[in-house]
Amino acid sequence: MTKSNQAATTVLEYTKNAPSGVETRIASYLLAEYLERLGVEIIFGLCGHTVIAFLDALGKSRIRFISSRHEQVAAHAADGYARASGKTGVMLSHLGPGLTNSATGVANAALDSIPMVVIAGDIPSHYFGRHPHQEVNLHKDADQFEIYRPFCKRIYRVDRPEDLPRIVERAFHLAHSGRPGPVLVDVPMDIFSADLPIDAFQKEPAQVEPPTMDAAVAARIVEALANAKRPVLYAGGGVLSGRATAELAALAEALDIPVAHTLMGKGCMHEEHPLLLGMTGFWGTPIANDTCREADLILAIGTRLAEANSSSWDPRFTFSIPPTRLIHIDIDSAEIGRNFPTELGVVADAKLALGALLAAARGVPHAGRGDQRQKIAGGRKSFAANWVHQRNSDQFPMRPERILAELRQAVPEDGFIVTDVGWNKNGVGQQFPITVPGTFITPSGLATMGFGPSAVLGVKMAQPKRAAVALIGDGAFSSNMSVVATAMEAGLSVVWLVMDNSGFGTIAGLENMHYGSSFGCMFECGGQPYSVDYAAVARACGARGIAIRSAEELGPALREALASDLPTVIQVPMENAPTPTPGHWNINDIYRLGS
Ligand SMILES: Cc1ncc(C[n+]2csc(CCOP(=O)(O)OP(=O)(O)O)c2C)c(N)n1
Repeated sequence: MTKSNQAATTVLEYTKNAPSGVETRIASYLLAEYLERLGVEIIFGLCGHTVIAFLDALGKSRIRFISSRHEQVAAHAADGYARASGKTGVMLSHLGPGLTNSATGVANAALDSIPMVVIAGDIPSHYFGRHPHQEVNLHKDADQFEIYRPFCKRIYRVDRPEDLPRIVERAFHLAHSGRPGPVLVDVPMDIFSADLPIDAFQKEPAQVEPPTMDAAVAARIVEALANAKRPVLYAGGGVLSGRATAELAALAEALDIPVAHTLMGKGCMHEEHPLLLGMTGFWGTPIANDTCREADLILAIGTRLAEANSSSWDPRFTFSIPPTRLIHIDIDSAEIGRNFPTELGVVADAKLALGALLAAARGVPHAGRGDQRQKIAGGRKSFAANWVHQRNSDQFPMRPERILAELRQAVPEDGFIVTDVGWNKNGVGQQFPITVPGTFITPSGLATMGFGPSAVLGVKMAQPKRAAVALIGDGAFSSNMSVVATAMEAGLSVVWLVMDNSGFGTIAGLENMHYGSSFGCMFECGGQPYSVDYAAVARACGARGIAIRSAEELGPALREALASDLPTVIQVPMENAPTPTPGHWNINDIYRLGS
């Protein structure tokens, strides 16, 4: 039976008349239909006995179910899908071990403010208190949903079938409104199979107009920016998720103010823009750090002013507030004033706030900016000069800079670069030109190793016509190689470019720097360096696997991979060279060498 035929018979098979005369249907089928109505196109997940009633409903719906081999993969894929589509990611998980496996991926989404709804099966509600199979109950009966409390915007357990429609509506509302984030809907399995009136799922999430900035506040901020001698606009991920990059650039141009950004703010302005400073912080750029540190006024938008981007808030490196004055716009009032004294905080949506500032700035004269554009150009050029020769280096194992250069040349400007943690994330944030907003996708807040190989699946699902490359370390790729099988099953022609330094290179480098050894960080077998043939692993899954043998092979291999209908793993042996660190990270002051 085809999927559409199945859908047509659904109503006949599952509708019955309850004794009261109210027409009812099994909750799972109503839920699947409701999710269709909300515009859910894809659910990522993994099966278990608690969710098969809902899986049957999904199988008979228009929603596509992407079955992964590990729940963390599903959660990261849902996260990647949300980032690349602008929609709420949805994942389905079994109880107990399924939900704990998903936790890392959901927490990663939470720390990066990504909207997600997690639907989880739970034990039958009539077994609460009896400690049934796979229940988490060591402190409280039926306690699994509490595991998600520290990182979800809201955790719901559905205790009565009639609560399910209301809770699912609330979950979608909360996930995307205000500061986005994941919401858990924990469903005892009997509730998936309970009867509900056929019109039970009526209420849909309200359209919400986010807070804007009023004209008087905008005029006050514009006046401060216009009069400042050395102002900086500092953009975070909120500018990108708020689709506010055009307003940011226009404001910068109107008042001739340079723009620095966080890791997640990368792509907020075209790489060639003369006012773009680059990324701040430990892995940032000297010109961004110096200009921010010497600024007299910073307007920060959609950022937590987080540790890595702020050089551990040490005034000697990135931000010196005070004497620098700080105005901070964020959708979440809790972010304002946490780490720096703040002259003015504004709780507002980035796009609306920047739009209001732009309207207020039109025609407003501003203080002279001297030779700042030359300084920016000079600062960027002199830092980039440090790795020009590496970008052209033929050495093998390859230099990471050459890998980045080949990748930039091969991937169209609107293609997605999805990173993980390690050289890939830090190097791209610092050195890789991004010209189309939203094409750089990276795990920032939780910085989860394992994000990139999985998230790229969701990115490709969201934007099937655009290229999607996961630029990842061998540590990250080998933490869950099942992504290749999932890409095969889902028909996703993604590319994993594995920077292979036979170890957890970034941490090995850190340990080496402080302790002169990389104990516990390198891959070894019998005391010898150990490398895995990841390309062969890909081929074993039916995908393409390419082992790069010289620097010149990489460009053509990338182009072929991007043209292929099959997923491809490209394994590139790479020197374990550290990413330059123009900023500061306080951990380096903590390590002490003993005997
Ligand atoms: C799940 C998880 N475990 C551990 C870490 C700590 N960590 C940060 S970078 C890193 C090394 C990553 O190795 P690899 O993916 O090979 O990239 P490389 O550093 O070699 O570029 C580790 C283990 C982490 N961020 N996430």
